[in-house]
Amino acid sequence: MDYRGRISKFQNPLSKKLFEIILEKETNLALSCDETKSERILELADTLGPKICLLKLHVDIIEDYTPDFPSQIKELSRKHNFLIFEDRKFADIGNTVMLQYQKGIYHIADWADIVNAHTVPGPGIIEGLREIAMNQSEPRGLILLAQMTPEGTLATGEYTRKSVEMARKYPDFVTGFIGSSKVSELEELRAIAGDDFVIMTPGVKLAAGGDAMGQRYSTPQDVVQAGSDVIIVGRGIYESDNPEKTAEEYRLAGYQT
Ligand code: S5P
Repeated sequence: MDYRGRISKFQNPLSKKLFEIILEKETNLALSCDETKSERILELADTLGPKICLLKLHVDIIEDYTPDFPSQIKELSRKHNFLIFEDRKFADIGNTVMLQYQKGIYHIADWADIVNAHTVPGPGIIEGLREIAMNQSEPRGLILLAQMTPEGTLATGEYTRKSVEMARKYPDFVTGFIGSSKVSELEELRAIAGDDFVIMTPGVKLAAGGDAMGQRYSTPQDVVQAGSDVIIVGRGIYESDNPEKTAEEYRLAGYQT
């Protein structure tokens, strides 16, 4: 937390921009909009736009994707002032991720303010993505998966520590990390990362618990108290009867902690 105090320390333009939005809109809520029809995604982005700092997408699950989709989302991000995070979870060698980031049918680098990557391949993955990012007209940020939320994840302990070490070499590009929704692990990550990085936490629901496939949920209050800067909420919002009302509950729970 302490968004205001930390802004001036960031070398990463995307971290600054994100914290400015959080302060201005008084929300640290990111919507994980894992819907599969573009109309529904655009509708949720428009309705919930005023309540979020970030919209997280999985563009490859959209069944009726057309090349117009990114510009429609971009327009909404300008209208409501939120950032776009493509949850691509890159995980390959530098040369391949460069192609995946820039080419194919999605051209992710053209429109996503933030993408994420696993650290399992080593620093080459950051270097590959960074090379593409630095040639964009707008600043781009990278979130590393230093931890993960599901039960049994291997991204713990030494893996987490080494991921943070890797990130420190690229302060102009690495915005921060995905942190675990397990409070003790998240506290560990915050202690290692210090104040220099943004920590975003998925696996957040108003009622803690899990799903049938190992996802672990903690409450907005618990993850923010453990050091998370951004709460990422998916099913908790878009599967609710009234996503607008529910998003407001998450916004208040996340920001007022
Ligand atoms: O460790 C992780 C990392 C991510 S980015 N655990 C996660 O759950 N995620 C993503 O967050 C996941 O891919 C999904 O898009 C979202 C969580 O969705 P929910 O419906 O469980 O809130």
